[in-house]
Amino acid sequence: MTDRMLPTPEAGDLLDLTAEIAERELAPRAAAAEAAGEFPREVFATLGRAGLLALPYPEELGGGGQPYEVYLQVLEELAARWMTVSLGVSVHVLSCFPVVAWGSDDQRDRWLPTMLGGQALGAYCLSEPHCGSDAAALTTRAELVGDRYRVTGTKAWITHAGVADFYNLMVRTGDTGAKGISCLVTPAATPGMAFATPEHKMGMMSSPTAQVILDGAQVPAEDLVGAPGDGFRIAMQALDAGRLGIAACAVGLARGALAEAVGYARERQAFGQAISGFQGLQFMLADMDTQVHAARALLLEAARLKDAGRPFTLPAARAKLLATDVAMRVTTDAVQVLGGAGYTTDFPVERYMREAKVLQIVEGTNQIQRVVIGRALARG
Ligand code: COS
Repeated sequence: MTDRMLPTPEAGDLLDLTAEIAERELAPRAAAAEAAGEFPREVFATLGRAGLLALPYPEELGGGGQPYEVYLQVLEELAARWMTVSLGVSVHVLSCFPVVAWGSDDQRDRWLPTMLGGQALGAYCLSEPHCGSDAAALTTRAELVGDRYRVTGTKAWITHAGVADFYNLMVRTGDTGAKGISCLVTPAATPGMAFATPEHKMGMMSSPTAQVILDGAQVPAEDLVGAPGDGFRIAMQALDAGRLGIAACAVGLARGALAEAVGYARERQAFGQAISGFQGLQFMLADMDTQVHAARALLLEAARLKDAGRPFTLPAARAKLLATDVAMRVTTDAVQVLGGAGYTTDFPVERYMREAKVLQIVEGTNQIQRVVIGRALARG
């Protein structure tokens, strides 16, 4: 932690505590749980008890009252040990956003104690089978019948589907386009809501990803967050902040891969010396190290703008784009440093490489991040 610039001494203590928990509870279990595809629900309970599931939200609402810049470095500590957990925390924090930022007093009173108290885990449902990047094209329909919405459609690629306790549903209540979208929040036991078999993915096996099937699901009208038609704006604002979380996961993952590569290069002997002594290897490690630091710097710049209440849509898109591309390059290079060993499951770097790939895709592909940045440049 010593080379970090942190806003307060307490932030340093929090990062040390997180590193300690992650080292004890996450690192020893990650490889076996990923191989077995086991979701570590009890780890989230532990993090919830430690207050780590609601860090960036105001204390008066039951959150940790931490600046985003600190919360993101907590995510980095988790990701350096187990990506599934770090991503899960980020998705949970994203899922709390609608009620925290847009909820009525009544909704906050009803939902936030368990959401921010660490007992309830969240899921965020925007994508559908036919639309991921073009989020405004979603077709899941919610009709108001009496005092309930009847919701019909399919949500796709939902992290925590089937294990989450509450679901944010972006649904169509009005005409086509962004303005016809609304946001509902609903518990797992909603009548008419079911979960498909989890996807078989190339990585992140412990983190379930599945479709949420809504077949006339009954959601009380009082669980509409914001006004009808606010849903797209709520979803985009949530993603702006969520993309910083993904960037933090990427920095942590890349840092973990770099540490493995350095450790191996110092031990591995070739041509009569440790391979870390070869300049070719050193240059590779130096580039990896520099990229990790550059990604973290861009991420923290975006976080500090957010913490200062300044616009951060573009900085978040830049940070997500750079950090996840860095994670892909650094994890790939880590496999290269370890050579044949890196391609086996005896070492974690092949897993890190598979995990990095999804970060270039989730919460807006890196092509979408370029759309966000490019459109802003073109608009002037
Ligand atoms: N914050 C607040 N409002 C936003 C916003 C943001 N970051 N981005 C867009 N909006 C608003 C716009 O201001 C506009 O409102 P007005 O018409 O009142 O001005 C409205 O939303 C529609 O915006 P826009 O016309 O830019 O929407 P597009 O359909 O062109 O989509 C992109 C914009 C491509 C950026 C958006 O669809 C996107 O982010 N797609 C990726 C979705 C995603 O990340 N999916 C992953 C799901 S989670 S795994």
